[in-house]
Amino acid sequence: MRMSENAYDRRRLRQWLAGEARADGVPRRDMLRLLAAAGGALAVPAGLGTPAAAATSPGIVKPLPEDWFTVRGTNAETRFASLADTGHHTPVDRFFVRNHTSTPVIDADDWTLTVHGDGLVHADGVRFGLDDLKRLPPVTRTAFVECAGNGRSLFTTQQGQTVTGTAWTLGAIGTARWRGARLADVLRRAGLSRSAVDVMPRGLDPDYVTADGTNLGRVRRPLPLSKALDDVLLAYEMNGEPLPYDHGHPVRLVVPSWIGIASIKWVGDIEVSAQPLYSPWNTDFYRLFGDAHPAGGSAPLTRQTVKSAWELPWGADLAADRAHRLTGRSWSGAGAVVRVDVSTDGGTRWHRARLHDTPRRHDWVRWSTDWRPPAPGAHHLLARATDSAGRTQPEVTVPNTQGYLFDAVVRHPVRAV
Ligand SMILES: Nc1nc2c(c(=O)[nH]1)N[C@H]1C(S)=C(S)[C@@H](COP(=O)(O)O)O[C@H]1N2
Ligand SMILES: [Mo]
Repeated sequence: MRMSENAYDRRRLRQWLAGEARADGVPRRDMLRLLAAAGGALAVPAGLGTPAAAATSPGIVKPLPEDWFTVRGTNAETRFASLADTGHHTPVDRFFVRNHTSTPVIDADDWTLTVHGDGLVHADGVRFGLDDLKRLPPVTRTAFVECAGNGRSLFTTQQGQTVTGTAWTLGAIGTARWRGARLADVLRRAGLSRSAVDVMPRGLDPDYVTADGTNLGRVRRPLPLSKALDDVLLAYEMNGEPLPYDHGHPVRLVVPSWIGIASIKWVGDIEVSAQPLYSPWNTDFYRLFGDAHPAGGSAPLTRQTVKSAWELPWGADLAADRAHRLTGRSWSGAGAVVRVDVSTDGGTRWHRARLHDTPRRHDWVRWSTDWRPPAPGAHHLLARATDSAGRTQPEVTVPNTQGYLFDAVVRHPVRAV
């Protein structure tokens, strides 16, 4: 999967050089940098472009009670401790929000989806209203949506590294039951041609302007046709309710197991292209940059990594003189989480946690363990998940400048009092 995405990206870059791929809104020097990194013969300046923190007001419609959320610029992170009294799915009112700009309030009756581009049999495009989508065979699927930068602050607090971007702890994830139409059905209805290679959904939220004033246009990111035809939904319901404003009302993409940016909210149009496509969200952002990575960055990121989180506040106080049932959740983008090991002595001894859900792909598992603090004072709780693909959480995550895909075992501090 990773290799084929690398190979695909190299081919896409060669095609761009030959004038056969489009990169509207991506500076030419960024394309040259990527090309150089992919093995092209061109020398280009290194170290261009890191994302800027959004500095506008939150622009989130739903209430953000302090018990449930930490507000970070235009985004709101779910407090993991607040999930302890919830079920398998994240309640909509506690689901994290990641907005590049602000939530647009869209009336479902006025909404249409235009599918267009030279990868269709009729390039002038086809329009779908919400009723049209609902007439297609509905699919219901549980899947997490997790930001590529989830856990980013741990690069700094646990590994001493400097990274750019929103300083999430572990709460930039939520799991919901999504219902909608298959993107594959919509694309086939629109008249997919055999020449189609990339699909680019675009949001109806305002243009994203970086802190240095560059307007990158509306949020959009190409998806290879193979994934688009596989398991992607155009979702109109979340946990049995119409999609809420902040999560993409009336329709969003849900791209199971891929980084959150793939799941474009408030989708208004989808370009189907016979040529490979680029946007800032698969060139400057959402690749791995830094010393341990190719000079111009890795291939565009696709699947999420493995992570675990305790449903406890950071630095929680726990009574020293009794046993506690501690809970948490683990997930992976590469397969079902089949095993979770925990350590309450800072990583010397490990034992298995009890799993409370059937392991499933695209989903998280809840787990628990019992612990009686051996003595008052500071302790660290560790959890390490392993998935059905054999991936497990390492001790250290290889850093990247933008702090994506943190997957190391987290040392969660608590205090026995
Ligand atoms: N149109 C649009 N889609 C978007 C975004 C956005 O800002 N605009 N943010 C993306 C990112 S980075 C993430 S992590 C997820 C977050 O989904 P949520 O806000 O429903 O939790 O939406 C993605 N889809
Ligand atoms: Mo994200």
